[in-house]
Amino acid sequence: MSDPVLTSRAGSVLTITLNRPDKLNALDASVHSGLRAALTEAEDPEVRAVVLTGTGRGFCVGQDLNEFADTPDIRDALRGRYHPNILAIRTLEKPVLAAVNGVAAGAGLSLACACDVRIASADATFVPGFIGIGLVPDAGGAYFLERLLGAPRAFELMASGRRLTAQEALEWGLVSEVVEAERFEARIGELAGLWSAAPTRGIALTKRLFDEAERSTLQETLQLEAELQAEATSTADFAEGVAAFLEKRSPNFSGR
Ligand code: LHQ
Repeated sequence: MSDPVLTSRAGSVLTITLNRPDKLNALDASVHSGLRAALTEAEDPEVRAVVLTGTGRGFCVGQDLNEFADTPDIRDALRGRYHPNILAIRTLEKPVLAAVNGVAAGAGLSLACACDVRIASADATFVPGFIGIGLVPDAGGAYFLERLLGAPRAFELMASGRRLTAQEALEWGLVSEVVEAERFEARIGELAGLWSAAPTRGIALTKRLFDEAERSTLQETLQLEAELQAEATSTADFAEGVAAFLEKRSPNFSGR
């Protein structure tokens, strides 16, 4: 049996691929634990950008509904399997790109939304999933979608079960780019390369700042900006960025 989650490196980019194509990469216990291991590997300081994608025509269709029958307590399943991976993506100190190659449904949609940037193949579709089987969003779906779309649109999407095409997802602001299927892999490689050559510490601090800003007052945000800016100015990349500017050349960031 092939690994349910694959990892591969290209330079300082780590690609994590959910790999149950026959089930459109539905999340069973083996995918959860494989994803956990892959996100731990992503903490390697040599990794400066992470791509999350799926094999075949699915990105991820959420909970494996065959396995759900063996789940005695949904709260335990969510806390034990879903929450650690969602939180690992949010606290990972580098950019995580969701390369949405195909259908994203239910907790698979939440997983894409937990990432920092979403790029969709023109073949991708976005399926709320949950309400189709009488459930509420989970795996952070309510949190992320409310922030990405605003409450009225997030509610309409998740309570109606309406499916979005990749183009609609772009118009709604759910993804930042749609790429023709034939060019998708190359474009993801290009974007991941750009992110991995950027000032990684500055990106990590920006990620933290925006996550905090969601629930902070202006005063708290100003305070945190000052703290994180002090940290950013102590990085090698800040020194390099300023030197490159003054010397009128392109910066060569090291991620430190
Ligand atoms: C699947 C799945 C799937 C297993 C397709 N499971 N096999 C819930 C409860 C508990 C704990 C925590 O969290 C959650 C959160 C959730 O994620 S709830 C939402 C779960 N997801 C869904 O409800 C989506 C269910 N899938 C679909 O509606 C369709 O498959 C979509 C619209 C995603 C794709 O449709 P098609 O393109 O027509 O593909 P298909 O339906 O033919 O699926 C292909 C295969 O994948 C098929 O297997 P088979 O052996 O029959 O060929 C499906 O059974 C399997 N598959 N989703 N979630």
